[in-house]
Amino acid sequence: SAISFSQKGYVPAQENLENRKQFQDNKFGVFIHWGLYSMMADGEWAMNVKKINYSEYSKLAGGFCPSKFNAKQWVADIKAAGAKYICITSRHHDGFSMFDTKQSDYNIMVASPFKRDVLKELADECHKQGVKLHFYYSLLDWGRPDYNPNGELIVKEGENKKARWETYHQFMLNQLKELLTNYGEIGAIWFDGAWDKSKSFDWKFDEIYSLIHLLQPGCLIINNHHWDALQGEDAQAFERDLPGQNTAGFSAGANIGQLPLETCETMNDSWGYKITDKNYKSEKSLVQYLVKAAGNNANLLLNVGPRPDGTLPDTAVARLKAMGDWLKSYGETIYGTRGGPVGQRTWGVTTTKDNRVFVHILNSQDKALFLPLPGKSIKSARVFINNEPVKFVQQREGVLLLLDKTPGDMDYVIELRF
Ligand code: H79
Repeated sequence: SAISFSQKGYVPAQENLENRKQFQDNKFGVFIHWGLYSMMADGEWAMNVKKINYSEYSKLAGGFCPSKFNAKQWVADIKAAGAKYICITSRHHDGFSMFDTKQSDYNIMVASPFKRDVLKELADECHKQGVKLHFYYSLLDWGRPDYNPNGELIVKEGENKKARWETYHQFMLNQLKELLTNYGEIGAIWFDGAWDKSKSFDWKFDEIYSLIHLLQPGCLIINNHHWDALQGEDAQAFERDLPGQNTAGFSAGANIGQLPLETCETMNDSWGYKITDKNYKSEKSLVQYLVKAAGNNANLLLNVGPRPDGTLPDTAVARLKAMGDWLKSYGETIYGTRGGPVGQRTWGVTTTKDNRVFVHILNSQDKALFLPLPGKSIKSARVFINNEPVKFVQQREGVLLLLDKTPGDMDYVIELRF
């Protein structure tokens, strides 16, 4: 049925505003890309890259039996990483639904021998263990003819001249209704794939967003479309770049807006499980990326790609554990903070909480460090981890820190009080 209200002049509900704040306070989430593509062990784009037609690819479903899947273990490992939320692929571009949907038989309950709703198991476990759950939802679909009614199907199989966009749009609305009705409280819906069509294409986001906010007013809408935020969205996504940077080539059309920010990044080079990809980022580089995200006022959504048997790769688990260990000591300087007051520098970043500023020195050869903080006078400066006082010289334009050693740590944190 038609949605009766509009997102124009969208005023977020009180619980939405509270969730935005909590989302920002949480700072760190784990992204999970898991689907039929995991079985091919060559990344989530395998169907497209290898030009496998839909009817061939869909046969994978018949072999999908991740017998070692254990939601409790996943959530425990992710909690141990210090992550506060999980964002999992409910349906990626290949179109296979990893949940119990009545909108298509191409789903884990009907088309696979596994016949377990992994999203439900994960949702129950998240709610039990106090971890927020976000659903990734692909707007782009490589299989459905009604996604691309004018021909130009990426996978030509199944082209249907009668297919109409409206049926695809309704299919999405129906699936989103299921996701927001059958899985308890959902922290966010995370859209992806809008970039597949030109910016002038009418996705009718107004109706999609209205439905979400009607069903769960607190649910954040995040859309990884790589443009400026649209009406009705509650946070802004950046892919493989900190807000304001564009090294990956996705963010050319996106200015930093007023909403909470989140950057997503892979732990190795792949989102979906890729067996040959051993190029895992080091513990240091992952921790530093989290710190830089926080310093840029953004969350980090860090990806792991589970194996087809349902387990997380050993290296991924080890990295998560290492990040959790670091956060046990330094979480105070990350969770609940906001970026700044000093913007990103070559040496590192700053984060703020109440009357404290945390100076995160990630890369410096110098014992002296000048912080431009005009008009601010500081009361004390200490090494965060051991409370040892740090000498400082208050100047009109800022403060000069005089360290007793050259910082060589993963993150040498100085705590300033005002
Ligand atoms: O879900 C993940 C990706 O599948 C999806 N978004 C994240 C979160 C995505 N982001 N960007 N893109 C997809 C565009 C795709 C780019 C590439 Fe490729 C896919 C580069 C390598 C694989 C397509 C295939 C372009 C080159 C080869």
